[in-house]
Amino acid sequence: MSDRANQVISDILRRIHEAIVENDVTYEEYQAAKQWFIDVGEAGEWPLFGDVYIEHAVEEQAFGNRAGSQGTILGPFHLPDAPLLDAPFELPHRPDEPGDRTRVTGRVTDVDDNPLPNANLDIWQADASGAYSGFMPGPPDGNLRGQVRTDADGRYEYVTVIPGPYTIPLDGPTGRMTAAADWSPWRPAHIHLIVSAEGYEPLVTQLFIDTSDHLDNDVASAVKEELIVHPERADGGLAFTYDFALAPARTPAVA
Ligand code: MBD
Ligand code: FE
Repeated sequence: MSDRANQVISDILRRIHEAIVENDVTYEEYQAAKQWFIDVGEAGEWPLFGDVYIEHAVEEQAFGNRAGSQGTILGPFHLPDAPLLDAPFELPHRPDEPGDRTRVTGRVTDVDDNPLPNANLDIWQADASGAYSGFMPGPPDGNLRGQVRTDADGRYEYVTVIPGPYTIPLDGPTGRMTAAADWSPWRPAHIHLIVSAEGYEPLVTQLFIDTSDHLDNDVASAVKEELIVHPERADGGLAFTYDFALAPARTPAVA
């Protein structure tokens, strides 16, 4: 492992040193950067910073040529052990949950279109104001987080509300860096999922709402055309369909 550490860390440091030379970085800028590292740590924003500005490159490198459905970044707001939902498969929400109600349906298959029964979909999303339960004030613990399984035909369905777009905290160090560079702090409205089934590569992905702002300048660079969904009016609410095709597991399970 030390060859690997030597190789990767040397390469990253060399590129930082090159950037310092090419941009004639000053002592004042170096000291400001050092204080910013401290601030990111004190604010607990390293996971946010990493997932917003770095994870997309790792995801593309790891999965850019995967078979089946497209994945994208996990992000910092997944929580394990969301409840497994029973019919009528509604993500837990407040009685007066704001936002347009939508029914989501689809199939989970292998890459040859064979249905995968009992596949698991672990789903989490922000509320209509862009807040994630467990991380931000507003929504109660567990809000808009749940898991559903596919039936014998590989079909799933659940009901939720359309999430709002999300902005990284503007008053924290990640937001201050983003503003200093004059970049947009917004992510377009999205629903996170991890789709998994025994023997298949888990698919970490997001579905993006086609009517959302910021689809073309996601601060986290995670939008893929194939992941944009088009909710339509249907019996008093909205509805959309998305089918997931899972690639075979990369590492075979040990018997
Ligand atoms: C999010 O909601 C998100 O999904 C990612 C990847 C980063 C920051 C906020
Ligand atoms: Fe998110």
